[in-house]
Amino acid sequence: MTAPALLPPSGRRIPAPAPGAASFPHHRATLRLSEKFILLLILGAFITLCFGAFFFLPDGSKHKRFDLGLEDVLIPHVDGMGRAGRQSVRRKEESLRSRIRADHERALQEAREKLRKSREELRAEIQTEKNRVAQRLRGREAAAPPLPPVPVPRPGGVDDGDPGDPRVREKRDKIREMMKHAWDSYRQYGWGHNELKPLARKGHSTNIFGECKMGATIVDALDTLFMMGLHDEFRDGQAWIEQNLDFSVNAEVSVFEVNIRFIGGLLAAYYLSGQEVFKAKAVQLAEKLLPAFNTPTGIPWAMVNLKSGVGRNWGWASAGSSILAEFGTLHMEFVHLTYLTGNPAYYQKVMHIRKLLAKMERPNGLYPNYLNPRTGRWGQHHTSVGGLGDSFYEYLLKAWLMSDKTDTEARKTYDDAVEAIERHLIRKSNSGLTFIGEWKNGHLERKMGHLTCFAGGMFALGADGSPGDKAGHYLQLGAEIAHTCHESYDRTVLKLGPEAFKFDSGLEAVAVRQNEKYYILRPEVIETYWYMWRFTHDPKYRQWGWEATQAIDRYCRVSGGFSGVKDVYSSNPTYDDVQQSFFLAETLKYLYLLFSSDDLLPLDSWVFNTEAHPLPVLKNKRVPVDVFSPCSG
Ligand code: DMJ
Repeated sequence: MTAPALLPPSGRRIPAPAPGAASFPHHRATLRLSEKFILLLILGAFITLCFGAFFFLPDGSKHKRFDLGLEDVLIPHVDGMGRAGRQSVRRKEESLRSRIRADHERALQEAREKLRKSREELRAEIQTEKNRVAQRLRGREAAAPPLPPVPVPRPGGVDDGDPGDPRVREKRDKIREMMKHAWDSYRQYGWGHNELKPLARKGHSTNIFGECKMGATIVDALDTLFMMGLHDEFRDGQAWIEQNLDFSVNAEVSVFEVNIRFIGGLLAAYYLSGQEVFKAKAVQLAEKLLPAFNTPTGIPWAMVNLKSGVGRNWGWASAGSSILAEFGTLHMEFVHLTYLTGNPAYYQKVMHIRKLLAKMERPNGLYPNYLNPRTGRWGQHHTSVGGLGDSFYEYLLKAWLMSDKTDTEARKTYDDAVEAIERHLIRKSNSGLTFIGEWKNGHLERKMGHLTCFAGGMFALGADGSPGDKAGHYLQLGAEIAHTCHESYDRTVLKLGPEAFKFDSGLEAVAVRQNEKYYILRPEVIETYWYMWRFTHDPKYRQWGWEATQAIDRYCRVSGGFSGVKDVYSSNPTYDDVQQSFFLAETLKYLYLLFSSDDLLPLDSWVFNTEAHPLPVLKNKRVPVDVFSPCSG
């Protein structure tokens, strides 16, 4: 009788004993198997031990480095070298030791620096690093095919704009002269620095530029110089950029500021002049900003180190949040970058932000100013059309305009936002001044910032195309805001507007707090005058613009440039000693446009970014099919 084949749990057959072979009782066979198994286990453990010893015991070769002194005694051939040989070995040994010491010191130093950082910062660094590695891997796997090359739009209207009327021309010439004074002063005392201290007559910078010499004023001023026909100055600026503008610096910069001033400024200079260097620099810088988007949600950090790519948020922002006006003011420049380079990454980043915001609940339909980039949740429920919120709304409208009105998703988002703003933030004062307040934790603060005054121009610009045939209404709203902001200028001693003004307890359009009485050469009120002028040709806007020009020239001009003033209600104001780069980029540009004819940078071909840098409308037929499709990205 043939013994039955044994079936182990694995199902593989163990052959039955051959006929005639000594047969063992069944339990003996089982015993032999487990013995074999134990033997195998012991063998396995032994091999593992040897393996472990080989890999994990201290590396003898490394020890040799420390033990060189012993070798002198123990190794005969070292002995045989004689005194000179031994000395040379000792020197080598000493140099090795000091290298090791230096390594240790460096490691200790790095550890100390890490310990000094807050938990938040360390977490952010780790997260950023993780994301960077993940992105690199993803990028390698699925490198998106580049978009096809596109023709570069060069709409006309980039020079001249002679107003015809000699009295207007004279005013325009005055503004051009002011630009020349601001530029020449910077050229003489602050060249290459970000900004100028016109009284101290030296360079100036702030943390938004990372304290590095990046020539912010040069980049910001280029297009104004170009359109004013200041071509020698433009060429001078271009030469500085070619030779000196370098973004491989260890500087922690504001993503928003660098985007609107540098990328916006360089792109505008490129489109106006056709000089390739500006495009190349804009793309180099944009690459350096991309790591800021490596957050768990894709909402970028407020700041990024251009060298390391490490990002973080402002310490003052609610609960580690990113700021609406900062991460929401990238769209125009990033769409142009994709358009010019064929690299979809820029476009995808900003469309991702848009999609994420579209999915979020909004209290009363309003967008809070703070959003946490780790959790994707809103921070404090503060809403503002001024600081921290302003240009987010502006860029929704301008995304639509820049797409030749094909990006209807952006237009709809703008319309919905403006409707909520009108319902909850816009009020009339006792004397009938229309103002835009700020929403703070469930109540309306009856205060308006100078920054908010840009909204008059935005409402006018968005009037055409607004839903329900409300174009007239929005143009009227723009006019009312322009009027209120003019009042804020007119009610001061210097005829220059304060930083913020109240509509409370009998006070209307005036600053109350001392620290809100300053004027830092800001453009927003003049920006609104210009848009209102373009849409209505009401002469009062030129008149108001001229009042502001004269006030700036009288009270802010010093021999070393232009300075902000600390109190617009004082007849004897003190200076803040800063010539802001936006004074050249925006304030003087909008004034110049106000006294030019409408064919200088016509609004159906150009859209101004929030720093007044004109970018061309990307006419539909020239745009790669998927750039404006809401389903792509
Ligand atoms: C400029 O840098 C930009 O206009 C920005 O949007 C906010 N304000 C400053 C000038 O006031």
